Amino acid sequence: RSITLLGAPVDSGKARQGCLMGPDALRVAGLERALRDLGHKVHDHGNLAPSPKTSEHAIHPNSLLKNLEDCANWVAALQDAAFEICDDTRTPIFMGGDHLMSAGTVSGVANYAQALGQEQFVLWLDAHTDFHTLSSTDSGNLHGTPVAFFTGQDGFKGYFPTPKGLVKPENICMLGIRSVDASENANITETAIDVHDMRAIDEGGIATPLRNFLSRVRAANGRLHLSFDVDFLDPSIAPAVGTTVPGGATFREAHLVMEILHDSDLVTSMDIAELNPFLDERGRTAKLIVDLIASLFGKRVMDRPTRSF
Ligand code: DIR
Ligand code: MN
Ligand code: MN
Ligand code: MN
Repeated sequence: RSITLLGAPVDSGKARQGCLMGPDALRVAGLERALRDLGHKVHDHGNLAPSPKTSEHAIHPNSLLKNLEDCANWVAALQDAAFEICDDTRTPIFMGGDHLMSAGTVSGVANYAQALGQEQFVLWLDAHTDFHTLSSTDSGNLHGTPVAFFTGQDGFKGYFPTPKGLVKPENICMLGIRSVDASENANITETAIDVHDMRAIDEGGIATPLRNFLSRVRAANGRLHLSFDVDFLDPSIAPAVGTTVPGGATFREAHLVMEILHDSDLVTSMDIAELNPFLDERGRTAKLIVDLIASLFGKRVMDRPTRSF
């Protein structure tokens, strides 16, 4: 397989800084090497920059919104870059950056799917549903809005660029959810998004909802984007994220998801979001993420030598 890496050092989607170091932490943790060791060709395109600021920008009535203009400029740059980097023979990995990045990456890859006449699907691994609109957010952190953006919810027009590709709510599956704000919850339950919270995963396991979703992707001959928020993982194994929530996916649950995805051979693009290396010790979380990506690209349980961390 041929893999392209693109850094998206987005740090505007929330107040706490540090996600801009995410792409470099993944590089230092050996992402390229891990993928090459599995026999893949890897090309690192370096880091993207946001679209230049324009002199005019709209003021939103929700005065809580943080860095609205910077966020809009990132979405503009990322949706074009994601579209351009898409290629049927290459799998892009977008290295974030906070989760605002996915407003751009997902609309960009969905635009490409549309050009091919294929359906775009999204697997959303996150503690959060990120379904806020610019009006519903009460934290003002725009990393909480990407799913509303790329499903075409109202209220972004005039503030964010127009999404060039949209994803149908019924084409989205969320796993790992355990923190949903009231207004977000009210809105998302009105949609056909398939939300599996941690209680459902505790009771029934993570493999069944994933396999059911992958069958739908295959039946539709769809393209599949994986959006991986580091806070999907339990904070005990992945502390380097600004919005940790207890009760997340375990080491084995996360690897199992990656192994099943690898076997399916359906993933056509992915994001790593919210990695904040500043909150970590010796790159521990970045190393875990590299290992999970390696599982996605073919590393198996029986190939794992014993290592001391
Ligand atoms: C919360 C936290 N729902 C908010 N969101 C996210 O501020 O809107 N944390 N995405 O990672
Ligand atoms: Mn998120
Ligand atoms: Mn999250
Ligand atoms: Mn379901």
